[in-house]
Amino acid sequence: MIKAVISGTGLYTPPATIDNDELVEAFNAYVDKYNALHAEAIANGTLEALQPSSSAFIEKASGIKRRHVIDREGILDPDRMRPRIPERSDDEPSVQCEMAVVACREALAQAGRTVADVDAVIAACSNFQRPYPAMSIEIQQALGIDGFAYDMNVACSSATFGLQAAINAVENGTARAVLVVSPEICSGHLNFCDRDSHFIFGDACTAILVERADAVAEGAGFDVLGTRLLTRFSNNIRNNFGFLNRADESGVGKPDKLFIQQGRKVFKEVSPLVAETIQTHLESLGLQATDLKRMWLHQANLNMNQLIARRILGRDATEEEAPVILDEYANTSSAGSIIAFHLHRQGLATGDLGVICSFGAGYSIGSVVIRKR
Ligand code: CO8
Repeated sequence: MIKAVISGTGLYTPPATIDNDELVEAFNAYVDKYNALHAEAIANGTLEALQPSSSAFIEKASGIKRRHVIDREGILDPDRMRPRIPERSDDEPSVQCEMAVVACREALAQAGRTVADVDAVIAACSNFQRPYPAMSIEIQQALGIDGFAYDMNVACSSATFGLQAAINAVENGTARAVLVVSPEICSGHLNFCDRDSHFIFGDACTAILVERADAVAEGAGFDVLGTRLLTRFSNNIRNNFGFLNRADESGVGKPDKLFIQQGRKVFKEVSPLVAETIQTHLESLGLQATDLKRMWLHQANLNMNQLIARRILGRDATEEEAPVILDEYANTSSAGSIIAFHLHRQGLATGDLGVICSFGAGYSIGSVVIRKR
């Protein structure tokens, strides 16, 4: 029976960063302008004044200190409040394709592979620049890979759901090796004018190479022991942007065409579900939480991750056991748990167990239990 191995990972980090103070300064300048512009309506009670944001709140509520973004200037311009990413001609590589190629090449190099060893590319992320041609096929072509490619979207769980698809393809012999790539440009669909969420997201791209175990040297990579996916419908994280928007002009430009959420409800509903999913997944594999050396959790909220880790372990997790990249990257949607895995897997010995777990909109949860080879 063919078994799958994660043999390499890659990461593209946009060079530009915005720290909380910079983001808050721009937001508060926007708020001042908005309130001045609508002073009369605010004074006569027909419009509510916007409230200022604060760096202290952001760090305490989320653990985020800064984020990497494709474009800083547009986001920090109080007259714009959105990234400026110029459209490109159809003959130029897409932004997501460029990010993906860097991350995929790193994953291949880490595994000691070339594109000739790969049969498939799955682009898995929250938002694609266009519906078609599939972003994955452009990435496949830019890398020079034969075989096939497709796009998939399960919001924050895209990468783990993509991983399961890649593992299935390798284990059933459809592909020798598969790249799962997650080019997340979250700043493109974040409402920087919304105080409740303007600080949440950042941009990044991850790539994972999944291969047949018999093709990977002993001691290299991670055996996949099992995957478990779970979805439960919820409107608490939602984005109504879509191709039908043009069929009703009244909705164009409304806040629901960007990311919106009931953050507190998400926190309360998703945290126990994640802990239970990881626990039952481990049990189904004959394992216990105490067997886990590391948890590479989705990076949405530090308090949420600490709570989940505590529920699983029955005690507080150390930073080594549940690494955090949220402070530096913010929430990069599906890329988050993979960035944590990419940056924080040193110090594990052969046989050590870990879990990569994503969770987010849908709701969706993806758990991947792995063992250091
Ligand atoms: N500055 C100062 N004060 C603020 C701010 C701010 N920026 N924002 C809110 N406040 C105030 C509120 O008004 C409120 O005041 P009051 O108590 O007087 O009413 C108080 O602070 C507390 O507000 P909240 O209850 O909203 O604060 P929380 O402690 O709940 O923290 C969080 C808010 C950080 C959003 C938190 O609830 C959270 O992180 N929840 C989990 C969310 C989560 O995991 N979401 C997953 C979404 S990601 C995903 O699934 C991918 C989607 C696809 C990608 C989309 C890319 C764009």
